[in-house]
Formats: sequence, C-alpha cells, structure tokens
Amino acid sequence: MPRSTEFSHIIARKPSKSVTSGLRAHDGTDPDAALFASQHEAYLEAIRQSGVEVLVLPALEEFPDSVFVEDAAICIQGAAIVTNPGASTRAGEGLAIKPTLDTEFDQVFTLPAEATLDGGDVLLTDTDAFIGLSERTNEAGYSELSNILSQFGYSGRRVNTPKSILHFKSDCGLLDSNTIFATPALAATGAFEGYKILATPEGESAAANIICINGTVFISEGFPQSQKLLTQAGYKVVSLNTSEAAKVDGGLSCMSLRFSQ
Ligand code: CIR
Repeated sequence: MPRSTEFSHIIARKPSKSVTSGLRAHDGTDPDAALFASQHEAYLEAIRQSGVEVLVLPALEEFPDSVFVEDAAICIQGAAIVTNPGASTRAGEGLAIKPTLDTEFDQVFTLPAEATLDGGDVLLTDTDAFIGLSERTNEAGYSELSNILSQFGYSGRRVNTPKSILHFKSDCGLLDSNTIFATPALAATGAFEGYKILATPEGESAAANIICINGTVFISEGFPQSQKLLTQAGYKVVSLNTSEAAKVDGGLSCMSLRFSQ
C-alpha cells in the first residue's frame, strides 16, 4: 500500500469563531464562521466516505488559524512530529495538539524551538520528504525534520519556495506515488526531479492544493479545467467548497493530518 496516498485515519480541528481574524497575505473579506463550519463538516464527511476514521478536536478560540491543523504536526505511520508553526499567532498550536498525538502515536518528536516549520511546507511521497523553505519554515526546521524523517526511510529534499507562495503545498499536491499536481511556478524550480508533473491549467493555480486519499482526489470547487484534466488523466475526482478557508489562505490539505495506523 503506498504510504503517501493510503490512510486509515485523519485528525482535524473544528474551526473557531475567531477564524474570522485568521492570517491572510492580502486584505480581503473575512470568512463567515458559520459557513466555514458547514464546509468543514462536508469536508470531514467526504473523507469519511473514503473509508477513513475521523478524529475531530474541539475548536481553539485563542488560535484563529488552528483549523489548519496540518501546520502544527507531521504524522506518519507510528510517529508524529510536533512542529513550531512560524507565524507568531500560531506558535502555540504545536503544544496544543501534542496531548492528542501522545495518545494516538507510539513515538512523538518535538522540533526544538529554533526550528520553525509549518506542515503546509512538507509534501511526503513514499520515499521523499519535500520541505519548502518559506516565511514560516527555516533552515533549522528543514534539517531537524529531515533528520527525524530519515529514521523512517524518507529522504529530505530541500526546496526554496518562490517568495510569492505562502506554503510549499499551496502550490502542489500528490496525485499518486509518482505524480505531483503543481503550479507552473513551483514546477519551474526543478524541485520535483524524478517525478511526473501535471501542471495546473492557466488561471487555476489555486487548484494545486489537492489531497489524494485512498484513490479519491479531492479538489476545491471552481476549477473546471483542473477537474477535467485530472479526470481525463484517470483520477477519481471529488470537488469540495473551500470558499471560506480560501479567504484566510487555507485549502484542502491544511485541514487534516492524514496517516495510517
Ligand atoms: C496561515 O496563514 O497560517 C493560515 N491563515 C492559513 C494556513 C494554511 N495552511 C496550509 O496551507 N497548510
């Protein structure tokens, strides 16, 4: 079973009402908290339908961005790594999720304080851990995480994420063990050598943050060309409305930690 796209469990966290003041790179409309909550429910239900057990943690009002649980930890089979999210308002999210990880995993590692890293900057394939340096993820984050993951058979691949991209995975997602859906901007870095790339169609860069779970590729609604491209390439595609997450720079991958037990 490919460990990069087959999962038995996810951990998610309900969006807080304070999500309306979530971080965003450009000023814009606040998300509607009630609509966010219903879109989040639909997201969890769709993932349940793909045969996954869903653990939903309570909302944390003190952390407006804590629904984006992917940034606070990296989860693999048998082990989890608590991160230090790189934005100051998110720094405590790792500590907040640690008790859950201690219950769910045999081994839990914690990155040292000087190593900042958002899980959104990490793309795991079966063999590689792509780690994008960004405003949130520093050199120490890269080296500490790749050292830990090397114990589990992953090769760390350091990527300089282009400045215009918030998180590495804002611009890419794994379609299967060897194929990455990526924006032309990220693909142009040459980071994905050895992998097949499908590029997001023109004007649809925001579609790149897909997740593949047990044979279903989840994509955000509103990207017809991408949906057509992936369907024609033979993938089973399900689209989900992520309009409210998008208002605070979030997408599909950010709202779950996916792993197998
Ligand atoms: C942030 O800026 O941290 C949040 N508003 C969005 C985080 C999205 N997470 C992700 O792409 N992994």
